[in-house]
Amino acid sequence: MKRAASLLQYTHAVVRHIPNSFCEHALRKDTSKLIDLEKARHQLRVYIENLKACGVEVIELDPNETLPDCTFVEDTAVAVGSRVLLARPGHPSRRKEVTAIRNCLKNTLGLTDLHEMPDDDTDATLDGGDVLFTGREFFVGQSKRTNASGLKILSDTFPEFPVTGISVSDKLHIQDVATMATGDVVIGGGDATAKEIFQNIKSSAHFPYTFIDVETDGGVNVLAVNDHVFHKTKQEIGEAFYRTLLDKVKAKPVEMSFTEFAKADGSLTCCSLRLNLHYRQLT
Ligand code: CIR
Repeated sequence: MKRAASLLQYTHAVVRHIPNSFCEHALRKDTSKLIDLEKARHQLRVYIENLKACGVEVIELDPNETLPDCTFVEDTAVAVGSRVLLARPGHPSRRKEVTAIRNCLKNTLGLTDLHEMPDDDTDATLDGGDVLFTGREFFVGQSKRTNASGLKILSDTFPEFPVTGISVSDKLHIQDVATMATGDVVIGGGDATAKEIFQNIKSSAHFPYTFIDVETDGGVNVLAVNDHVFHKTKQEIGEAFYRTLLDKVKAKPVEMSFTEFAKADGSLTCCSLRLNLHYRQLT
């Protein structure tokens, strides 16, 4: 249990600022709502300050105008402690986002345990948002963005953890349906499809967790950071989810508004790549 919790503790996080092209060109299912760029930038600033307040050192990367979704850094890599697999995002428009992340991890953070998707399997795709890591095992969304070859490469990179593929149907990523709220609490739910996916996660888990089902139209994505849980406002996630979270999750709640990212199908986990550079000492 101690080991699992420590793997969800972070010393560092990489974030990337929002390009002007975000509003017009970010990938999104529903383009009817206008994104307010200034508001999005403010929301990201608050998020960064909250990470820092939880003791995380934040590395802030410049945006790239040719990569409208580049703020969603979670999709570019999977990190466990200081071992990182650089991903190959399923949507071709997002692949070049990985370059700046690789440079940052290598040159700014000096990481050496960096793994790449192999060149000889260029069909393999993996989005970090499809990876739900509990500290003890992985659940990997099998989605339009992440395929079986991507899952296999993840499994080869982190052989000490069980990996289970979960079909996520019409959802973008597995973390739209379930996220860790603390080291042993998985929170999930949403519409009927999301409930079914969450049920599959529950029935294939290799370890005992507390699963919390929530009723919401606003997405279940929360972010566990060093004994805190980041969550969105009551207006965004609905009264029932909000109450459940505050009543049942034993972590310090950190509330923030993330409306502008939701308009581009993003949420709290998406905007940072979290690492623990002391991982080796902790295990
Ligand atoms: C995309 O469709 O790729 C972006 N607009 C949203 C990515 C959200 N990422 C995440 O949940 N990890």
